Amino acid sequence: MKIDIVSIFPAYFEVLGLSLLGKARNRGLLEVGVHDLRDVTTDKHRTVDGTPAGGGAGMVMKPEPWGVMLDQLLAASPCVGGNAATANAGASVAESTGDAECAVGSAESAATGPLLIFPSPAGEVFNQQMARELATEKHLIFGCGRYEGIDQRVFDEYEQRARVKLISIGDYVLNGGEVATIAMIEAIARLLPGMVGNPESLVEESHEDGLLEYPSYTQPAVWRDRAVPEVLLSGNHRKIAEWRHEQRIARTKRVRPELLTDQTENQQAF
Ligand code: 6GU
Repeated sequence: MKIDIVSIFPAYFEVLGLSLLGKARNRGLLEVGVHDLRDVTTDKHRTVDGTPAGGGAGMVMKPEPWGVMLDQLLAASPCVGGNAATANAGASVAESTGDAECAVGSAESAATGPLLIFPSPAGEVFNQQMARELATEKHLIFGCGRYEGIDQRVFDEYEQRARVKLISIGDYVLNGGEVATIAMIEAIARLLPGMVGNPESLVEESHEDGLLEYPSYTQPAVWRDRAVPEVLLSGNHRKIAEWRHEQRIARTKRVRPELLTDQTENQQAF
């Protein structure tokens, strides 16, 4: 998968070199490009924002730098569909990477061309199902807004040229899309084929099947008078699976009752 990120704070994305994500990049499962929006400005002050038309508080991101940057990224996409390629015939191609990846890539995704994601508190709320869908894409472009947001004409323009999604990571307000982008990339990248050693470990996680995960224990068997539940040391795998399933239902009922449905509650423990 190729991920391009556009931001006026590229330093936020240094964390994408750490841990599992860093490894995925080193192993070639994931290619990340971070682009400073100010690099495509043409004035001395590298201006990216202006006062809101019609008045009001704060600043709005100007459309021109976004236009230049997104034209370049669409034209250079490793999997340009018909739209982006023709619409950008005149744009300069920053760099072209791995055409082959798209030609021979997995067939799960019916997607053609890159998917443009604008993190926004006004977007559809991100969840595990969305992470699974986005993990089937070949090329994601994240456009990180700051201030009071991006000039609406940018969304209108690129909706005609590519698939565009506004996505929120929850009902609270951040200062910009950077942290939301990192959260989404982490959720998506760990689902890429070959990312986790044992794909089984993804199955019983919170939100994968609508239930929260069961509590986990390790050695020692007793710590500060607190014992690991006996059933987990019994060696009876059927009983362990049953106990864990009960724990998941009890926890979901207690913490997130709105997640429980007849279907999630009556799932088989094994
Ligand atoms: Cl994606 N962006 C911002 N600025 N705030 C948020 C958000 C995104 N998701 C929740 N709050």
